[in-house]
This record gives sequence, structure tokens and C-alpha cells, in this order.
Amino acid sequence: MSAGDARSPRSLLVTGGAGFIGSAFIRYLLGPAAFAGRVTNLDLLTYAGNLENLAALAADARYRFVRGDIRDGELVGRLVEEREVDTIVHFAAESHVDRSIVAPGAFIDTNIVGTFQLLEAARRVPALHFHHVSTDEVFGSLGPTGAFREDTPYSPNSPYSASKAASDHLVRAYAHTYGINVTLSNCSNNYGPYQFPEKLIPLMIMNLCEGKPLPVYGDGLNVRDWLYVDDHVEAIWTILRRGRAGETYNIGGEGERTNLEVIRLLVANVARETGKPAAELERLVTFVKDRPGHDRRYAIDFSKLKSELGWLPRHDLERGLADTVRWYLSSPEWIEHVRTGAYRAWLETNYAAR
Ligand code: NAD
Ligand code: TDX
Repeated sequence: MSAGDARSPRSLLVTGGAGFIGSAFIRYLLGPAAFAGRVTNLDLLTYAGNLENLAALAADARYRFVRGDIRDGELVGRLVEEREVDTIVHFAAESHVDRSIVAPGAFIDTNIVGTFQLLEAARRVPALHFHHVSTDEVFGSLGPTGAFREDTPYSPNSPYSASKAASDHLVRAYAHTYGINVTLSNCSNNYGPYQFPEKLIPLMIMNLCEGKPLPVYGDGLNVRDWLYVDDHVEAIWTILRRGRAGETYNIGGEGERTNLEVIRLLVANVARETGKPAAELERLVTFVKDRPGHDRRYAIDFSKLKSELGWLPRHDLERGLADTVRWYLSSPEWIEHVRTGAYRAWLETNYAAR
């Protein structure tokens, strides 16, 4: 397939669609992208899954939610058959690096075995397209210059990134061995509305609002390339429809900043929105012990995606962070449910695990 050819998916199986990026993808698909086909969201609803992220779509006739585990091969196979799935978009994962350091087992199970089960289901359906959502962390850590390209050798450093690297390799191997149609994307750090507050940006926003310490790992000079989540999901939709089969595309935000720079931007935004003095908020910065094996710098060269498919990020970091801070400040109910765990109590009564 050349880059000009368009795929027209009609029945998507989205895994992990109740998480941060998966839910943004489904909101985009059924909103701005005006997708006319069917979307089946398969999500186990771990601590990171939150159906409140998709509340507005619950009654949409194009959308169906299934609570279940990607490691359950029989369930996955049945869904693919019953829903006549022609495309799998695979977001489901254990996604937080700190958790992978404390308890790596779930990362091996979900990220590697789960991906394997999805690929097993995919290889039984001729012409099914499989898009694998991955991360720039598979490439390891950079020095002060340079950027990850698609052909940068893999060098993952955490149990999380190693499990994602393993899943990337499985996807490539299934394409090579069984001829499955695949595309892969490796993206930099995302931020935006509905992100679970274990990740840097929502954690800092919530702590700023509550006057709690802002824990900065090490010297705070680690660099990440930040991408607004809506730009990521637009890139995935572009690759799904027009990306070359078998290819990997890097996705980045042109938003390289040190963690301290990001925190200072958040301080300025929260100060502006709440009227609290910036100097007072800045005093909440607290240097803490470093994350073991902490990658120093990530940067993404996404010229392939830009030149082949014409994708560019729409949000710069300043605007994206301002929008994100405003969203958290105007979503007290979502925050309260996450903080108290109420979103889970509601899930347990409405969706018994299979
Ligand atoms: P998230 O942790 O917010 O959501 C993960 C979702 O997967 C949750 O809804 C969870 O319930 C579900 N899930 C977990 N285990 C499951 C299982 N066994 N079966 C079915 N569902 C299961 O993650 P996210 O930040 O939205 O990341 C989504 C994907 O994007 C991941 O594959 C991640 O590696 C990748 N990615 C994330 C970022 C980022 O900055 N967050 C950047 C690049 C790539
Ligand atoms: O409290 C904190 N203090 C701190 O200094 C937290 C939670 C993080 N940090 C630092 C560690 C990182 O240098 O901030 C940076 C960002 O940390 P995370 O938000 O945990 O993201 P990161 O480890 O970079 O990984 C993220 O980007 C790539 C996602 O969690 C992954 O799912 C994605 O693949």
C-alpha cells in the first residue's frame, strides 16, 4: 500500500479505551472525525480505566463497551468475530514507569502476554489491520543532543519500556511471519484532560491546587518531549488510514522541556487561574530521591510522519498546558471521584468483571 491509499475501517476494536489516550481516541473518532462505523471498547477497568472519561458517549449507537481482559484469548476471538472487526487499535497497557519499578509482573502479563493474545486473534482474520500504540521509551535515554528516529536501536531501561519493546517486537514478528497488516507508532509523553494523576502533569496540577509538595525526582533536569493528547490521537487516526503497512511512525510534540520548566509553567498557569501568588506556589517544589534508572532525555524525530502523511502537532506546550490546567480546575467532580475512588465503586456495581 502506498501512502496515498486510504483504509476505511468499519468496525474497530479499541483496547484500553477507558484510559487516558484510548478515551481521547474514542471521543475524537465519534466526535470530530465523524466516524460512521462501529467502535467496540475492550477494557478491563484497572485502576487506570475510568468510564467517566466516556460518559458523553455511553448512549451513542456506534459505541459499545465490553469489560474484559486482552489476555483472555477466547473473549478477544469472540469479539472480533461477533463484531466483524476489521481493525484493532491497541492501547491497553500498564503504563506507569514508577509502578513498573515497584511491581513489574503486571507489565509483563498485560503488555506482553496481552499483546500476544490480540495478535493470535488477529492472525485468524485475513486482512485485519492491527495498529499498535507504543512509546518512545523503547529507544532508551539520549544525551544532550539528537533525537529518536524509527531506526534507532531499541534500548529500553525500565520494566515498563522493556515490556513495551517486547510487544513491539511481537507485532513486527507477527507481520513478518504471518503476513498480518500492521502499523506501529512510538510516541513521546502525552498530557491533557482525563490523565490519571500519577503522571507528572496532572499530579503537579492537583498538588498545586491543594497546596501539597511538588515531588521533583533528582535534579529536575530530565527532559521529556510533551505532546497534547488530542494531537496524538489525530496522528494515530492518520496512520491507521494512510500509513504504509508494516511501518513504524514516530510521533512527537516539538515540546522538549526539563521537568522543572514544565512545573514552572504549571505554577504560572495555576497562579493566573486561581489568583494564588506564584512565589507561594513555587515554594511547594520539593526535590526528592531520584527514580531508579531514570532516563535523562527523550526527543523525537517525527519527520517521517510529517513528510509521508502531513501530520503536525496543533498545540504548542504553552497553549496545551493552559488548556489542561483550565480543564482540571473546571472538573472538580472527575477529580473528586478519582481521589476518593468513587469512580471504581460505580464501576463495580455497573460492570462485573468477566
Ligand atoms: P492508561 O494507563 O491511562 O490506560 C490504560 C488502559 O488500559 C486503562 O483503561 C486500563 O483499564 C486498560 N487495561 C490495562 N490492562 C488491561 C487488560 N489486561 N485488558 C484490558 N484493558 C486493560 O494509559 P495511557 O496513558 O492512556 O496509554 C495508552 C497507551 O499509550 C499505552 O499502550 C502506553 O504504553 C502508550 N503510550 C502512552 C504515553 C503517555 O504519555 N501516557 C505515551 C506514549 C505511548
Ligand atoms: O512525581 C513525579 N516527579 C517527577 O519528577 C513524577 C510522577 C514524575 N517525575 C518525572 C519523571 C519523568 O522524568 O517527570 C517525568 C515524567 O514522568 P511520568 O509522568 O511518570 O512519565 P514518564 O516516566 O516520562 O513516562 C510517560 O511517557 C511515556 C508515560 O507514563 C508512559 O506511559 C509513556 O510511554
